[in-house]
Amino acid sequence: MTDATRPLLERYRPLLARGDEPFPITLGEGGTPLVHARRLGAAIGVVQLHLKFEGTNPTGSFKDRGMVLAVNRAVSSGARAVVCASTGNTSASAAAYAAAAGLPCHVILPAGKVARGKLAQALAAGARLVMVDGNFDAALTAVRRLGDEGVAVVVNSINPDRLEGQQTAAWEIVDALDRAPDALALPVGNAGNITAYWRGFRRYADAGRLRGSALPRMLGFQAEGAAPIVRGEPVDSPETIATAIRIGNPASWEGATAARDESGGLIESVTDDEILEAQRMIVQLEGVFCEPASAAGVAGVRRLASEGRIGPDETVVCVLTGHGLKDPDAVQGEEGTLTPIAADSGSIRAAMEL
Ligand code: AN7
Repeated sequence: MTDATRPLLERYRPLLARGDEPFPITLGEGGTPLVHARRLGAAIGVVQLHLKFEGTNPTGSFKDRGMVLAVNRAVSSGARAVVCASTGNTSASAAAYAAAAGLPCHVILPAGKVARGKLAQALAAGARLVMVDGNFDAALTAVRRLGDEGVAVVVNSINPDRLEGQQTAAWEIVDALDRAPDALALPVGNAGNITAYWRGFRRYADAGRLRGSALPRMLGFQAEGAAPIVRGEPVDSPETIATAIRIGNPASWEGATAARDESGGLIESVTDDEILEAQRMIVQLEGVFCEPASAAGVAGVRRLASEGRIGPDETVVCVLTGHGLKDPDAVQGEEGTLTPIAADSGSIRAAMEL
């Protein structure tokens, strides 16, 4: 099961496939690194802190795990096109897999706030983009209707194949650690991923593949300005620098609260400042560059550890859902001297303050 050189859907075929259905489309998704974050762990007081870096997927986010299954099945079912609403990563993934399948891809985007890298990916792959005057929730409502009208196959996570495929990340973590972690932390937007991870851990336990069969606490984190589950009601105008999770009425709300409650976990919010600080710490202490939304899990674990709500000896996995290159505009670093100076070592040493 752990041979990462085989295509993801083949590796986990016994748990995913219906009979001998073919999975001809693959871009090399899954098999992402689980990095033992020693320096970051020391900084926040969790020695066994691991980062599941989903940014190494073919389109740079975890979405590829479910998109590969959704698009393979769309092809098998004779689909003429696929459609999705997206804060960015779903559209980048859908566009790539649709291109590989030779299917048209239509993308409905909320006005304004989609990160530059994600937009570039969808455009480059030839997706047809429609921007709507409204947020992600309005775009998803429209997409549901387009699906009902038979215009195209919907590849948002309301398509069950998406969450089926996303379970593979939980399976890879168990395969790598040879057990489940004590806690799994991740950002929550439309709430599909937390639902899929929990389903994945339980499914592995049921299949007898989880040694000791202890399940992790699920720790979900929303951005403070887009925290409907934490508040207990939809948010009309969600706002956060972490545009990937700028979602006010998650489709998998019940899946997320079930994951939280059944696992003895929690769903809390973190501020934009905490998110950006965590993003910086992850890359400056570990060299792993993730997008802002992806840092929400680390921001949350950092806070829980500081409050003694995560013990220093617990094994914690934080899922870094997307690559930092997706959203270059969100980076706030020391730029150094970017106004050209004379190219002699004296001038350069002066600029380096050496
Ligand atoms: C980097 O692409 O909803 O809670 O339309 O891109 O499963 O929604 C993206 C979500 C976390 C939240 N991290 O996951 C979309 C979209 C990143 C993301 C989430 C998203 P869910």
